[in-house]
Amino acid sequence: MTGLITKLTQKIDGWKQEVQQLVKTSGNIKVSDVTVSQLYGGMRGIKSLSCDTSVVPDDQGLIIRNYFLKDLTEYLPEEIFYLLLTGELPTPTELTEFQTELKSRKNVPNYVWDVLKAMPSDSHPMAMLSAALLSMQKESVFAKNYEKGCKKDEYWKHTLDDSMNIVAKLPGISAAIYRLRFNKGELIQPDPDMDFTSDFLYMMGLDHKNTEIYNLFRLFLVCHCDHEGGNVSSLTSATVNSALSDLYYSMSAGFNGLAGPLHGRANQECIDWIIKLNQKYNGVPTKEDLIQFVTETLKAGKVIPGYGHAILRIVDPRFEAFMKYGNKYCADEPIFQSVKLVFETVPDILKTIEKIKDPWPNIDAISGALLYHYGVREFLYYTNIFALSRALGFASQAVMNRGMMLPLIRPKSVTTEFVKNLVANNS
Ligand code: HAX
Repeated sequence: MTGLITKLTQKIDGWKQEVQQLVKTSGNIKVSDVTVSQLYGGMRGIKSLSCDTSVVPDDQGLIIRNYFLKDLTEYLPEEIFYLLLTGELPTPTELTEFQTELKSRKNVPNYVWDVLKAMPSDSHPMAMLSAALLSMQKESVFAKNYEKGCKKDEYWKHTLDDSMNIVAKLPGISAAIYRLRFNKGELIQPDPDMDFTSDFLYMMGLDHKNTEIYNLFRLFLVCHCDHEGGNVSSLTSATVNSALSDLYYSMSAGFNGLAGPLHGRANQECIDWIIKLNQKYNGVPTKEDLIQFVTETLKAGKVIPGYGHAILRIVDPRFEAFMKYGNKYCADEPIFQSVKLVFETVPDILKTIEKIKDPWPNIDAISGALLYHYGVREFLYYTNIFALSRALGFASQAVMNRGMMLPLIRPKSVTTEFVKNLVANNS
């Protein structure tokens, strides 16, 4: 890791100085206003956090360290992790070193399997993932060094160590959850030589040599890696981390947020909804049948899963990346055909509902259909694969935040009495 540490030392010094200078010279410049509706509206649109790993303009979608997602879809998750951490794509030599480092940290302590096996057999795979990660907290290099009184400007190095350990072990943990939870047989040990994606597939028991499956999972792991700093899971992870809780605590907390149906679990909800749609109409529905089904969902007070976004106001580029893949490799799959029909039909319906700000599909509207096509039909598991990718973002953000020595995240809350008085004084 010497090369990576040297590179990050230089980068982090530069980033830290830049931010310290900005705060020193321009600390009083206003970034954002807060209205009463934002206060009660989930803080939507308030610019009050910094995050340099990625940014999501509402009219462009995910940009990772200045690269548009569409220009990153052929890369490996390891390359994306390196990019998130350092701001640069690795050279071939840097990539080899980085992969070798991750490969050397793959082995998961045996007690994790005991924890997973002790959980109720109908536990949600996200609860299993979160619990498995939390059970390893005692392994934290950061926590041990903090106890020893290490200096503040060394925090990021130990957080990097935790990041590499966790990211390297998560494929094995996630694959084990797949096998245990869905009765797939004995756990499969990692192969020390395989890359991140291949080994994950291999340990799940899938055909890792099939290039279509490999490329789908590689794409999946790239597309879900990060989505700036304010989404539920990233913000949760960063907030917990800011208390100097180590990455085991903070990533586990982030996973708990990701498990919500309005966030990462939307991929599970979406495939469930599409399967019910196809079951009801004995295959791909007609457009009229679909409109009826959508109307029934909305009338029941439910959301159309995979549609809408807190920030985006366009078709999610991550959705487009999966659509391109699906058109090439699974155009005949009925579930995929329904996903396409939903895309052609639902935005026009949602546009007629005034309160909905974004009628377009997000990533979760399509990702599950492709997994389903390739035989991963246990859709309770889909958010787990999302989490495996999002871990790259949580980890990179934690290293950066520690490197920049950002303080505890602690916004001020106010009472409704305060707001009422403010409003009265304003009018
Ligand atoms: N179907 C029906 N109603 C919807 C809707 C949808 N797809 N999207 C938004 N709305 C509703 C909201 O529920 C809200 O209604 P109420 O005021 O009655 O509560 C109203 O429209 C305004 O919502 P908004 O301002 O447009 O959107 P929010 O920023 O509040 O919420 C959500 C964004 C993503 C949570 C929302 O669009 C939604 O629930 N979508 C479906 C679930 C989903 O796909 N989630 C995944 C999002 C991407 C992600 O995080 N992936 O991990």
